[in-house]
Amino acid sequence: MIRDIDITRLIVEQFNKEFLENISIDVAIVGAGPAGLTSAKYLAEAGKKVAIFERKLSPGGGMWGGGIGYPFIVVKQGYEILQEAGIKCIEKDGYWIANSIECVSKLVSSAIDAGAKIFNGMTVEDVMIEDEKIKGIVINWSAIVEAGLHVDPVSIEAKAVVDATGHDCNIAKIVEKKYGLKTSTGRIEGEKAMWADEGEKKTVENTGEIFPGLYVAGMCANAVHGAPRMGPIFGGMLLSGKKVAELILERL
Ligand code: 48F
Repeated sequence: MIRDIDITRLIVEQFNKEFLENISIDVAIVGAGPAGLTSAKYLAEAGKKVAIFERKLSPGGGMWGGGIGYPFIVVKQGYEILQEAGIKCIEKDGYWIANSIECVSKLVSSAIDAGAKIFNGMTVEDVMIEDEKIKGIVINWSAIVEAGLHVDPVSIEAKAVVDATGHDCNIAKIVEKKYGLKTSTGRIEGEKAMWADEGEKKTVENTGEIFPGLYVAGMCANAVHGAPRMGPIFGGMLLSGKKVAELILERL
């Protein structure tokens, strides 16, 4: 016999267990786009306790929709990361083409299989800072944030935080406003117009620490450092996710 309240209890108990296991972690990643998912996979594979906090219900960020809603993406560099995740790619004219739905689902699976946790429907609305160093993130249910309810958030302790929130660079914006960034200009330069070749290179170059304990990856790195956007070519996002994982692993 199915008891309705068994379903309630099983879900609440399991969520509480997993959430409590993740209130103090090595790396908190904000945003489950391609950069966040890739960094989570490599950090978890290296044995780090890592969780992604994603404000939407579905992880995948801007990858789902491919280009203009056609479910395909292109990569020029970083193809090996797609290959490692078991994503089938078609080689054409010096590029690789992949199905965006297959890309998202397999990047999500790879991160989870490596041991990363994904908490969805959660918005990161602030960071914790002590002695000029990021100590973690402040989260609330996205439903509460969307409804504009006055409900206080809770915090997650982390040794490093990755802002992988894409074009919006939401965590960098919070830190810039309250403290200024530890970059050459101390502020967010803003994303420049489309130039795929330059944008792809710069995303990887710009990946790094922008405040003690806060790292940027993916499109967020270009938004912070004033580099071009690049449209539905994703190799830079994948390589940036891998690079941020390597940088953090050197420190932890
Ligand atoms: O935008 P997104 O896919 O970032 P990315 O990994 O990749 C960028 C590409 O998708 C594309 C591109 C490729 O050339 O330019 O745009 O750098 O994923 C960002 C994720 O962060 C989530 C958001 O819902 C999305 O899934 N996000 C944003 N703000 C918050 C957040 C927040 N405050 N808390 C939690 N999640």
